[in-house]
Amino acid sequence: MAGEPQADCLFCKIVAGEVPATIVRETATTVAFRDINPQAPTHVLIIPKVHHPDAAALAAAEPQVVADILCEARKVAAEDGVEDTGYRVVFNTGSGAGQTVFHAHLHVLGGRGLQWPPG
Ligand code: DGP
Repeated sequence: MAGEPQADCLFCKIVAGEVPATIVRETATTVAFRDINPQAPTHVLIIPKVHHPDAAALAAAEPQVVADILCEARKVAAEDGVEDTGYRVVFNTGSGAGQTVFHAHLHVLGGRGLQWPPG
């Protein structure tokens, strides 16, 4: 059922505490943790506690949680000291865009110069 935890989902397991992660923030609806393969000095993933495969599915089902994630991104950036220098937020959506984990997640990247357009 949409939103329910999926037994084979890595990020559902992080939400459940079954897979360890360096958690930096948690709210009633979200968890933020450091990416295992950081692409910048700040590289944090913010995920909904509910399971939806990507940002589009999450937005269709639970738009308030998308807003919660974006509000958390600002707090992560502020706590990591990158709010003033600039940071990037990215929802890779679909394998063609580089998505590899199919539980919606927002990347928060900062702490170095970021090029545009991204690769
Ligand atoms: P994406 O390619 O947009 O689906 O991003 C998935 C990210 O998840 C990728 O940057 C690496 C990260 N990742 C994968 N496995 C783990 C894990 O076990 N722990 C943590 N903290 N991050 C992970």
